[in-house]
Amino acid sequence: MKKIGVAVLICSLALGLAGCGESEVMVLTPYGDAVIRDEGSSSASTQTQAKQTEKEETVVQKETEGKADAGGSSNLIQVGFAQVGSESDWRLAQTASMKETFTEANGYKLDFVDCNNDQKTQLDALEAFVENGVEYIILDPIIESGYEDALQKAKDAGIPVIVVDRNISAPEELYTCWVGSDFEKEGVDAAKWLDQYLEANNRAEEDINIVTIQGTVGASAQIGRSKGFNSLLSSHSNWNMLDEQSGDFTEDGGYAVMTAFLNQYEDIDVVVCQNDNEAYGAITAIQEKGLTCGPDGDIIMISFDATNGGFQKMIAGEINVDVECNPQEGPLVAELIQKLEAGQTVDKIQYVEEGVFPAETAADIIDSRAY
Ligand code: GZL
Repeated sequence: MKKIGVAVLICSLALGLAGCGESEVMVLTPYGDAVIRDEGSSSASTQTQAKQTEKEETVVQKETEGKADAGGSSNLIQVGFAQVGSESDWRLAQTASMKETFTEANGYKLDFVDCNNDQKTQLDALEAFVENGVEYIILDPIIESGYEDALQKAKDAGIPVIVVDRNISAPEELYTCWVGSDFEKEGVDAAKWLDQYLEANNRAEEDINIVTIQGTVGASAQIGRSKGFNSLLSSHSNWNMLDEQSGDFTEDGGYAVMTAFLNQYEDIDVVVCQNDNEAYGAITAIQEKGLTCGPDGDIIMISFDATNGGFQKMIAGEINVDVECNPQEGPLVAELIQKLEAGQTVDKIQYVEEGVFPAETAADIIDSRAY
């Protein structure tokens, strides 16, 4: 793997900041917020902070030695990113986070491949990255299985692989680390919200009929959200999971599955959509049936991702709650690459921070959201 001489700029960056005292440094949190940390103290005044398995903040601003050459690319860190596709608002926000981070101005040359939700395309992209000799591979695996051979080839070529967002079921030694969400916790949080919502609306003893529109089957987001939500079914004997079908994380999929559910089941009380785009489609299907959903509707609508579109649907009164799945992973991944460039070790698992947003909070929060 080509090594690039790099200068790690810390103090001059911090000292260059207006108002930065000598002992202060600027820290880039994984959400891309710039914060000031007083080296004399251990705390940092920060607006957002990613929850990591190990609280580390690194002040690293990479600059290549001297000026980039005429070609520009030889002094840049070559990064290949094999992205799932462009199937959802969430995906577009995650892609934007990566493209805004891995720019030439930040010292990177990004080779981005939209794999169109097709694993063969993604495996071909990984093979091409190895053949082209990138220095780092970022992989968001469409499903958890089927990547061992591709990862082995990258390892044999000495190319670190950082897995983002969805998990991968491959031997841990084949990839450097994983950055993403705790999907099972997202599912549990959704079920916990439903429990307290029914309690607050005097429906805790009522028979509750639930249907789930799953994401892409085999994707860790689908596996985790299903496992997490369904783990609370056994403690609620009055909750009946009528059916679970995949909407593939798309609006069309959500519409088709919800239409089929409405034709098959007389009395649906709750729909769990495993992302916002499925919820958009499910809402259309519900309204076409002459029914309503949301806080004052016939059907309780639970969604995941908490994108801007999801917030707008909460404000419109069509979604009851949106469980966040944070796509702002670019800065955290860049921080990890910078640590690896500096010869540091990184934790195997790095969780991003996420919340649960009930509809009644949406109007106050939407303008502060990054995506
Ligand atoms: C979750 C991500 C999922 C989103 C969907 O981390 O993999 O894929 O929830 C997207 O919107 O399609």
